[in-house]
Amino acid sequence: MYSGMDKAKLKAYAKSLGFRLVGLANPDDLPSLDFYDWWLNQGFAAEMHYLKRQRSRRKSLSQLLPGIQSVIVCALPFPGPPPEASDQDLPEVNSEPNSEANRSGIPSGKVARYAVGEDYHFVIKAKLEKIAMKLDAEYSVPKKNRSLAYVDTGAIPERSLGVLAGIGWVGKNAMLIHPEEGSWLWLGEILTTVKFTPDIPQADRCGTCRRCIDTCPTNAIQEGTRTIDSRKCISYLTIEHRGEIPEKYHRAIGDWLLGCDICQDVCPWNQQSLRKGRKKSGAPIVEQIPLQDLLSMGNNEFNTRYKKRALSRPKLKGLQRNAKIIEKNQFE
Ligand code: B12
Ligand code: SF4
Ligand code: SF4
Repeated sequence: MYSGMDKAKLKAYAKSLGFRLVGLANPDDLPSLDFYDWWLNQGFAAEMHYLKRQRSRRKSLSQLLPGIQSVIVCALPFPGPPPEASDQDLPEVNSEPNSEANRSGIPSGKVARYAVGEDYHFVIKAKLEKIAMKLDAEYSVPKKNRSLAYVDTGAIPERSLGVLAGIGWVGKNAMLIHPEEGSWLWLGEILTTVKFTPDIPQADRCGTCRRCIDTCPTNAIQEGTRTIDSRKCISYLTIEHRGEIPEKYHRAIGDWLLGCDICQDVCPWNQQSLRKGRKKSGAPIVEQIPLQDLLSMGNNEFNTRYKKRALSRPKLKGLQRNAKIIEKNQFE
């Protein structure tokens, strides 16, 4: 077999496309579904029923790609502020309502860092497909075995694969964290029948720290398990939950319009990343959207402005629901 693209070349190619971290995992090393089952049985998936439906497909990646030998895990950093922005301060802890929303004098809601800019699903998928095509061409992979690209939506345990590929460790806040890049990373994978030597997992560096656990405003982080209860998580409530958000969480939502970054903002490894991996790019930005703009917007305008953005996930209806909660919080 032609083996022109060895592991080093593969990684160099992925990095040339913008991926900051690239690692190789052996799919056979994935842990059993026992923990996943426990998580589902606790009700921690809330109303994300697709996670239950995916269960049997999550059993083995060979169901997605027969003959699978390796998974290439790629991590892309959330974009930093535009070059002209002078405010590259360390991110603040935003557990208090109104913390940033009124800085401009216009009541606004915050969009979590992962959703700023063009929808990452499209951006990452296009890059992964380029790598997959190149790999298949170099190794003359038959069409029926062609490599598959995934980001976020597949029945793929992305964080576990990230651990196995040496990208980082799973922190107490459930995020995959790299010692120099922090956790401000999207993950994407290529499943392939080409065999590569797996990388070595990173050590757990949370130590005795518990900042994320203590700062989460809804106590969603499940101590001792490295996971969260989605039913309490502001990210779930503002993005995935359909219908009214239970009133007991309104105050904690503060001014989060979409998603939540609190358990990442307080993590010392993200502060550290600003001195190391993100030294040049600075902290990824939290976008502010004026509440009145959203509340007076119709579906046509919404689609024109936001259809290609990850922030369109809860649709206009969901964002308006969230905006009303923020408005109430700002006047209380
Ligand atoms: C469902 C989902 C959510 C749900 C539930 C989150 C959760 N913690 O489970 C909600 C809507 C709440 C959510 C929120 C967010 N999400 Co989300 N989400 C997912 C999704 C689609 C599935 C996650 C899942 O399966 N959860 C079930 C639990 C049980 O699995 P798990 O979290 O993967 O945990 C496993 C590992 O921790 C592993 N593990 C732990 N220790 C060890 C040790 C070893 C040795 C091994 C092998 C494994 C291992 O075991 C667990 C069981 O499998 C993934 C994409 C994907 N397909 O994986 C994105 C994903 C996890 N989300 C992501 C992001 C960015 C977010 C947010 C930051 C967005 C935001 N700012 O609002 C928040 C963060 C909230 C948080 N603290 O987790 C990124 C995370 C990137 C990273 N650096 O970790 C992912 C990977 C999407 C992507 N492609 O980039 N998300
Ligand atoms: S994203 Fe926010 S609500 Fe969810 S676990 Fe982290 S701090 Fe808690
Ligand atoms: S805040 Fe502390 S405990 Fe939480 S993930 Fe970061 S290092 Fe680990």
